[in-house]
Amino acid sequence: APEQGATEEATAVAHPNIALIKYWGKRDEDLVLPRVDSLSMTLDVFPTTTRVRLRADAAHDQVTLNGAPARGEALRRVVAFLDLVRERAGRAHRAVVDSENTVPTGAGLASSASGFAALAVAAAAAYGLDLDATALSRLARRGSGSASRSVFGGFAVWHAGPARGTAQEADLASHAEPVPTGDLDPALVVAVLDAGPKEVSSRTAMRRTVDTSPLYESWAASSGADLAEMRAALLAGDIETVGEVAERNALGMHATMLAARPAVRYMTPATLAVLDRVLRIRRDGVPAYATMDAGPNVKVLCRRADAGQVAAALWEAAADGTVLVAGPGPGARLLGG
Ligand code: 2P0
Repeated sequence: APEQGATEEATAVAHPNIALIKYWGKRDEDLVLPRVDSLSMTLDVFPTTTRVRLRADAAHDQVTLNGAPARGEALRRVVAFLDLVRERAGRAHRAVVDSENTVPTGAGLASSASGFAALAVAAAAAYGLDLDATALSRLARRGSGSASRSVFGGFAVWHAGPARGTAQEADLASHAEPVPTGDLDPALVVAVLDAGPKEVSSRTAMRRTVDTSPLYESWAASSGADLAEMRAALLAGDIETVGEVAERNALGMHATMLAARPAVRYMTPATLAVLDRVLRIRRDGVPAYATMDAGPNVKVLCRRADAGQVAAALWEAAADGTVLVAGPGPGARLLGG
């Protein structure tokens, strides 16, 4: 029988986000506390839709991702997340989780961001937790760091929280919030060069980078200045500065990985061909700036008015990849019923 205050079933949708100031490196693996603040744009493409149904009679959680039963690490992470929600809600019910993800999983296109943002919103509602967006962001963070940002639409900053203090203080402070922008009509043109799963997970790669890369500390230190400059440029509607800072922050992050031992290299010849093309687009007078995540794909920030032209140029450079244009998208939300 349903317990009081619990919905028993809920469905939520969330979109991926692309960081312009990157999250790379944790200072607490268990709480998923990052080393640096990060800033992203939530997209209007590749939604994840997740339904959570409580099952009073079930001994285990049952998790289905795109129609196939989740196993191994993917299952373990969802169950650990549900355990956290159950602990908060004071309920022991297992759940049936069905998630439909339209983004290529594991391809450095932030499938864990939309996935855990949707799961946080759906699971909180199904288990009867009444959480505001800040609390949902904090909760989503525990599933995957970047998911904290997908709780919000448009541009969002995820605060690392204080480096000192108790774990509880850090947990409370580390959530995303919307970032005010001025007159900006941005697009992210995504060149999908390889939609297959990556060889090194971002979780493993960032741990190795923090532990072994002699470049890591200097990138992390410079990231704070990048963020301040980015926020000012967003407010001013200055897409050139937004793009310049995003591109250097991303290239710096990849430099930290290249210097890790052993090196982590997500960039491929196809990635470099697209980066060359972005330089040419800029030389032709169109403001366009690249960012890359834990995969070979390139996302190019430009004005929406230039997105068609940028996409056409990237099509030529992307060989047998595909190109799509994304705009700012909505935050995670419950679907009605
Ligand atoms: C980001 N990335 O800011 C960075 C840039 C990839 C490169 O967030 O371990 O899947 O689950 O917290 O969020 C990918 O890392 O890592 C990521 P976990 P997550 O978007």
